[in-house]
Parts: sequence; C-alpha cells; structure tokens
Amino acid sequence: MMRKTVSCILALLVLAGCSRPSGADLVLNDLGYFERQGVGVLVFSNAFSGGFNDEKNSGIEVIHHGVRTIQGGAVRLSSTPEQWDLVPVMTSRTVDPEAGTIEVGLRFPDYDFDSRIVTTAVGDAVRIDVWLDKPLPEALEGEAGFNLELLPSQYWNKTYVMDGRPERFPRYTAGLTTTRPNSEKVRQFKGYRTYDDRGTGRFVEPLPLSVGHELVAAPEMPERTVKVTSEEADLMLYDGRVLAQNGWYVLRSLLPAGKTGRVLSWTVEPNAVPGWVREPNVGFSQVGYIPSQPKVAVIELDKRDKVCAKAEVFKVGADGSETRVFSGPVRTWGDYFKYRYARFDFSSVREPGIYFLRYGSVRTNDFIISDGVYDHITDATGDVWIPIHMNHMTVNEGYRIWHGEPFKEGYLQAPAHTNHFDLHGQGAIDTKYRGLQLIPGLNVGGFFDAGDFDIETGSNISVVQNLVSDWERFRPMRDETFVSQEQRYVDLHRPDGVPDVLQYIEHGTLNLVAQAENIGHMAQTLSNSVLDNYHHLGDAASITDGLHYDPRLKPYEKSADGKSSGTPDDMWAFTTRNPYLDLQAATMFAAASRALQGYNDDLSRRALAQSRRLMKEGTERMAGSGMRGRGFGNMSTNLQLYVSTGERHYLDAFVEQVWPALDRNVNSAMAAALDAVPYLDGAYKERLRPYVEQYKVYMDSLEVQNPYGVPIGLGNWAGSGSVVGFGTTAAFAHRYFPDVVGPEYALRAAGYLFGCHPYHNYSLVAAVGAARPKEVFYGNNRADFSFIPGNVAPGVLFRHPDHFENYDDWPFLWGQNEGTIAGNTAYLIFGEALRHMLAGGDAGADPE
Ligand SMILES: [Ca+2]
Ligand SMILES: [Ca+2]
Ligand SMILES: [Ca+2]
Repeated sequence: MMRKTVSCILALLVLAGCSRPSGADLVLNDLGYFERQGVGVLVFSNAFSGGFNDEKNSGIEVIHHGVRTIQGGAVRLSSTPEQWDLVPVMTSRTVDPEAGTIEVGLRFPDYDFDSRIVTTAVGDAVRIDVWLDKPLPEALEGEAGFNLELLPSQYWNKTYVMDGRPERFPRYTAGLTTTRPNSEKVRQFKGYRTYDDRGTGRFVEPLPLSVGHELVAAPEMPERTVKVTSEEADLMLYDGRVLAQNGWYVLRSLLPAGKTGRVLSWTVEPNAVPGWVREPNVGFSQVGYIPSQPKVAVIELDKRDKVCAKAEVFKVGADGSETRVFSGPVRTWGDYFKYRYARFDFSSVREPGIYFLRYGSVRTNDFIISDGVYDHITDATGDVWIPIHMNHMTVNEGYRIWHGEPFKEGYLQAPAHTNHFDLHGQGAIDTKYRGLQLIPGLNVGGFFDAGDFDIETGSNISVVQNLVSDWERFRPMRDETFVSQEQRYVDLHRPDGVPDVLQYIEHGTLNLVAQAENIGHMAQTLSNSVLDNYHHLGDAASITDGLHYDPRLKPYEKSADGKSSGTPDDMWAFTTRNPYLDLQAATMFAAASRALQGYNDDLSRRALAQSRRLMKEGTERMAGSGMRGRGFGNMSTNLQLYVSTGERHYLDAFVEQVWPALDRNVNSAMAAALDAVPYLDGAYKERLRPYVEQYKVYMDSLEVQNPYGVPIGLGNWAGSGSVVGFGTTAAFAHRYFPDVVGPEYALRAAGYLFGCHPYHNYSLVAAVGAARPKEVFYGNNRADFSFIPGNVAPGVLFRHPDHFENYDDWPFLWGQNEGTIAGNTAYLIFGEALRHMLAGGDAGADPE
C-alpha cells in the first residue's frame, strides 16, 4: 500500500516540473486571471451582481491553495461593508496580456463617483493601483477607500504581523467601536438602513484592530500566508463581524482627498507552497449504496497530478479488521474547468457491509452497502426541517424551543409605491385597506421562505403543491410531529395520530386561503417592513415586538394597555395583484381541497371556493391583459385543474400544449409530460415513448458534459435543485418506461447530492444517514455555524471563470448554503420517488 502511494506522488512531482508554467512569478493566464502554482488572483472575474448587493463573491479575489480566502477587493464606501451597503458598478474591464494588466472601471452612481483599478503582476505579487480622474466627491472624503476582505474562518486564531508587531486574528468579534451621527452615514442600498439606532440618531462604526504599512497574515501557515504592503497610505485592519455576523476581516486604506491620478498603491503577495498539488477529492455517496446499483467514485484532481492506475475498496469487519476486497482501474475522464477527473467503478462490490476507498494516499471515510441505505434520506427533512419552518406557531423539540409564535400583531397593508429589499414592490394599493392598515387574519399558517422569515406566496404555493403531490402519489402515513392549530404549537418527535404531510398541507393552505379571503387575491409576499429586522438571526418570535404599530406613540414607547407600540416593526403584505399568481394559487387550492377532504372539511371547502373564484377572475384578467395564451397558464396548471375538476377541456388544453413543448425542449417538458401518464390512455403513453428515448439521449449526454453525469448549474445560486428535479424526473421515467430508462440516472442524482460532486465530498443534505454531511448551512441558526437537519444546500457554486466552491466552515453564502421551503419539499418527493423505484418499480399508486 505505502509503496503504491509513494510511486504516485513521485510521478506527480516529476510532472509538476513540466506540465504547467511553474516559475515563481504570477502570470496572466488565458482565462484572464493571474496564476502561479497554488495561487490565483482574480480581478473582477465576478462583478457585484447588485441583486442582493454585496454577496462576498466579487471584486479582486484570491484562490489560495484551492480555497477562495480573499475577495471584495474594490473601492468601497465604508470600512466594513455590509450586504446592503452600496457596491460599485463595473463600467469596464480590460485584460491586457501584453502589459500583463487587468484594469477595471468602477462607478457609484449615487455619488457620481468613478475610479479605476489597475492590477499588474510584479514577480510573485500583484500591484494594485487606484486611479482617480476627478477628485473624490466631498461627501466621500474620509469614507471612500480601497478594501480587501479575508475569510474569517480561514484566518481566525491565526497570527498576523503588522509592521513587526505580532497579533492574533480574533475567533469572535470583540473590538472597539465608535458612533457617529446618522447624517454622516454613507447612503445604503435604496436608502434603507441596516441598523436600528434605538433612538440615538447615531450609527456604529468599528475601529481598526491594527494600523501600519505592512501586514503579514498567517505567517505560521504557508498555505494561508499573504503579505500586503502600502508605502504611502495606512493599512487598517478591521473586523467586519462587529456590524454583521457575515462580515469578513477587512484590510483598507482611505483614498486621499483632493487628488487625481494614481492615488493609492498596494502590493499583495500570496505565498505559494513550492510544489503544492491539491489533494484529490474522492467523490462518493456518503449515504452509501444498495448492493445492486452502479457504484462509481469520481476523483477530482489537480491538473498537475498524475492519475493513479488503480484504486481499492476495503471492507471493515465488526471486529475492526480491514480487508481489501476489490482493486480496479481508475479511468481518466478528462478536464472540466479547473481540474482533471477520473472515475473508479466498483459496482462489483455487492456484499452488504462497511467499506472505505483508497486512492493513492487518500483514504476516504466509511460508507455502507446495504439494501436499506436510502430508507431514511427524507426523515430529517420531513420530521425536523419542515416543521421548524412553520410560521405563526411555537416549535418545540425535546428541551429546546426552536422559535416562539412569530408576528402576533399581524400584517399591515404595504403603503403604495413602496420598494422592497427582498426583490418585491407595492404598486398602487389594490385592496380595500389603506396603507399601514391592519389586514385581518393573515397571521396563520404558512412556512418561512428559507434562511429568512417571510412568506413568499409563490414558494408557499409550490410547497402545498409538492406536499399534495407527495400525499397523492405515495400516501406517506409517517406521524412524528404534533401540530395543534388551536394551541399554535408544534412538538417534534411527538406522534398525534395524524399523518404529518396532511398537517403540513393544512398549515400551508391556512395562510394562502387567508390571503385569498382577506386580501381578495394573492399577495406577492408577507415580509418585513424594515431592513433592520429582515436580516434577523435568532428566535423568529422576537423579530417584531408582537404589538400593533401605533404611529401616535413614539418609537420604542408602549401604550398604557400594553397592546401597541410606536415601533414601526410590523410586517407588511405586498398585495399588488398578479393574475398569473392567482391562477397558480387556484390550481394549488384545488389540489389542497382534495387532500384535505375528510381531514379538515371546512378548510377543504374554503380552498375549493377560492380556487373557483381565482380561476375565473385570474382567467379574465389574463385575457384582459393579453397575458393569456391558449389554456390557462402552463401545462402543469392545466393538468392539475383537470385532476381537480375532472373537466375535460383542461385535459384538452394540456394535450394541446404538451407536444409542442416536448418538441421545443424535451428536457424541460419531460417532468410535466410524465406527470400526466396516470391520467391519460395508452395512446398518450406510446406517443410519449420517442420523447422519453430522446430524453434518455440527453441524460446520457450529461456524462460527456461533466464527469458527474447530472445537470450542473453555473448560475449565481448553485444547482442542487436542478439535480433534485432531474432525479425525480428520471425516477418517473424509469417507472413508466423501464425498458427505456434504467434506475441508474435517479441514483446518480442521489450520489451527487450525497457527496459525489466537485470541491469536497460531503453530503449536501443535512441528513441522517450520511457519514459526512455538511456541517454548516445558511439556515436561520447560521450565526451559530450550525444547520437545521434535513436542509438541502444549493451546493457547489460556480465562480467565474473556473472555480467550484462550497464552504463548509462559513455558512453565510446563501447561493451555496441556503435551502428553501420549496426546494426542500421537492426533495421529499425525490426521496419518496427514489425509495419507491428501488422497492420494485412501484413509483406510486396510480390514481384511478
Ligand atoms: Ca425571502
Ligand atoms: Ca402528526
Ligand atoms: Ca409591532
């Protein structure tokens, strides 16, 4: 064993000398960033998107021995920028290979302020020059600076040396601060404020931890050592976590007032470990495998690394013995973005037991081969994650209260023409309520959207739809949750005689019916009115004070009867009517009405009444606004309507839509087409067959597109959701067309979610059953660097031009680590579909 490991490494060291430009100097590569072995310096390969402002994904970034440890290098207007502080718009980006420079133009439109950053490789460092063609606007003197941010979880507890003085990066923030009058605060996004000044009229500003002209960070750890020097300007080191838990360490220099030309120069020198080669990432299913399924580990390798010829499987005995049971070839797949990939097929290992893999010097953690490995993959999601996200309830688990009853004071009509920070807005008021008037009855039911606490109506509609789909296809009778709407109380792990899925359907429907009944149509969202409680971390019941807002009282003042306060913290309903949303709600209400029949007949009747009304009104409005084509909304809506009403014309509309949709794009239409199989005849199924064959060609092509054989999204929100959807569709394709589509595609999706993916090999589901699930997620307990069991992370996020990433020591990047109520209920369906598929091809009872 040892000999094999050594030979692999020797080969790799020899290769390191010849396969890549290996000199000590940073080189501007053809992907437009500076590179040397172990170091990548990116200059606005990723611009600030502006959607959620500072996502800690932009500006000048350093990928240091495989980890993106530094980002946010840009001209900024505060010492420790928060998510809703202004970000610069990139007006130009010029890569000059001749000169070896990257120049970006940056602009803050709010202040008519332009700057340029020119980055040049100088030996093993980059020089960063900031240029101004016009002097700083007066309002930004003493505020505008050049910032660079260091990832706290990679630097805390490590040392730094400022001008020779040794210090240590603090594990937790406890630095000195000062306050300044609000009038001096640089404008935040759209004029919002991230903070509640408690009536002081002043904002908090952190003071620097250290000031000097040369900072060496982590000299004791060569993989993280970076030296920054600035001969002219002071370098100031701040802790961004003072203002916001998701802040980073920030190094900054102020831009001088009254000057033009080159106004600031820094040298940034990330250390490179000589001969460094990234350790192979051996991807496999942390949940394990059933004996009969294909088992393929995907090995992600540094391009300087050599692919070992063989890998091995060891079995762990109950006595702790380790026996090699299989040795097989490792086959090179090829290059995919930054890394090289190889695959190790150990499908022939079928005996139930505990195993681990050995590839070169890498020994993986253990995994199980057994018939039961997928039995519990949705338990945590259904028993824990979903009920914790029930709004307007107290949620208890054992000795712990997850949250008290939130938003007791209810929801106010959002004032006319109000913008919103979570991408919503209120147009003219279109209800019978005045701006800031209480809309009765909305503080019931519903689910928190994600890591935040709003009720996104569209998401909640999907949730009920997903749960009804789960119920009708699979009849899950699991009862592990006590739900009392009378007590407004949820107790986890306490059976109450009612299947949990029915109670979750009821809970979602309660809020959505309340919207339709009290508003008259669906709201866009029920959300925070002030930014300073939108970013809440902690008990949801403490987001607002639970008292009705009374503008006649002073802020923070309570009325004599203790029922109202002058604090404008009440949530708002953004009611601007969207007929398409009304139609989606109508189909969901019809489905919910079916599921609730016999369990909550009153709610079932109310849901059906709203379904009929919104269908009629929504259809008229769609027609009136020219939004409506043939049929209502999309084909899934028509299918749902047919299932709910039995009215033939909905089915006809579906059939008219489905074939052109399949002709246009078989991949996107396949899920809906398969959903219809139980409701249509054999002729439909036979006409669908060639499209399923075409879909199989697509599924097979994924193995050529990337080494993991699943659709990998490259957007700003990582792609676990697409993988879940792909897996569900594949499971149903196998269910209805087993002679065309085998079970391996759905299993491949499971493998990806559970660890066989880029960057690291942890399961992306905070789940029972995996040997190594991810440890941190962007849930509402993210400030504790923790997770809520059952969450499905968006996962592996693509950063331009060639880097996949999923932090497991830093939860705060939502595009990697969040998880949504709609996504997690879709995962429930995937889990059920997979289990039923494996239980013998019975993917669910066909409705008669
Ligand atoms: Ca939200
Ligand atoms: Ca129950
Ligand atoms: Ca209140």
